[in-house]
Amino acid sequence: MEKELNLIRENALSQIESSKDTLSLDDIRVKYLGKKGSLTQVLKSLGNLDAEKRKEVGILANKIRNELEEKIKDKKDLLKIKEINEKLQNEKIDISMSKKCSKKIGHKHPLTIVLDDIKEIFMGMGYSIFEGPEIETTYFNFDALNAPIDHPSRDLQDTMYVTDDICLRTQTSPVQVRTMLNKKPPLKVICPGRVYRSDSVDATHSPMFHQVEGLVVGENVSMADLKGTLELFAKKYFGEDTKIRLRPHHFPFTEPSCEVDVSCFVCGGKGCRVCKKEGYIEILGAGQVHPNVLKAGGIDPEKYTGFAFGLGLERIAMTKFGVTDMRYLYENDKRFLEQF
Ligand code: 2U9
Repeated sequence: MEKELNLIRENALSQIESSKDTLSLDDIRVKYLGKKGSLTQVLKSLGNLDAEKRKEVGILANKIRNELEEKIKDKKDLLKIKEINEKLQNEKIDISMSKKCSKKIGHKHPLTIVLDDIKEIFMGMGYSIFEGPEIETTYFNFDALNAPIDHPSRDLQDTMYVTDDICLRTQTSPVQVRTMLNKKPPLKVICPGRVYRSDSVDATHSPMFHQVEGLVVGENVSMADLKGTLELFAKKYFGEDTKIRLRPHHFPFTEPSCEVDVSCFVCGGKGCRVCKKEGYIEILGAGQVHPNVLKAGGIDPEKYTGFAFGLGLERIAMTKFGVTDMRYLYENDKRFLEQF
């Protein structure tokens, strides 16, 4: 009988040890210690033995029972901790997951989308961003930019005056003149902002619109640098296959000056509705900074040269998003704005 008890003990201990969860552990408990369990059966059969043997076997059987109960309890504690950990792992709440948003939170205006993308590209090329006053002196708006006293842009029909020598800026260039006066070359800046012209509202004109102008001043800065910069900008903004084309033009503040076209981002240059069969779309004006403008900015034109460029945000937004009437950009009609 001792042999049988020791065999029960060894089998039970090995099964307790290898049990994988609390359920199977309970099955083992029932199998050995339950009402019909093998150890219980042995204890029940003790009555058949003589008194001395009963005592001897009884002590051993109870010792084994206590040992098995203790082992089962220890194993149960271990398995419970393991099961809790597994449960925690599987039921982990992902606090980074956003709840489905029931409220519409809105988004950026198309002009802001375009401006942010342009800023990002130029900041990536090492440009800083400068802003300045929208109400300007005629000195910074015209004289410092080499616009002669009889230049048509000074006309009442083109410029909105506050007084004889104060106006609403017609371009953001005065900001660059102010920057030149405050900072020593080398300079790489872009100046975004609202500008004003005495225009009536129609599909392509507005008395207020937005520009981004750029200025680079340093030693040996050339038209080749200008072309490389604008080519990189065009590829980043309109796509890697974009080509640019420079056409001669005239601006008082740059010499030589040019207008810059990009190959059509819709047809790739073949000619389509977007580029009006041209293959190219005009996007900006640019040139080498006029020596008189460098002088007005306190910079020696014998030592330094520079290039500048300017673009109208509305024009870029309309081209990029296929907007046919500029007025949509200002009306704040949600049905229009929700499309971007
Ligand atoms: C400084 C010197 C030169 C800025 C420039 C243009 C050419 C240009 C137009 C684009 C579309 C105006 O909004 S628009 O109609 N701009 O063509 N702008 S060069 O030249 C500068 C600026 C600052 C000190």
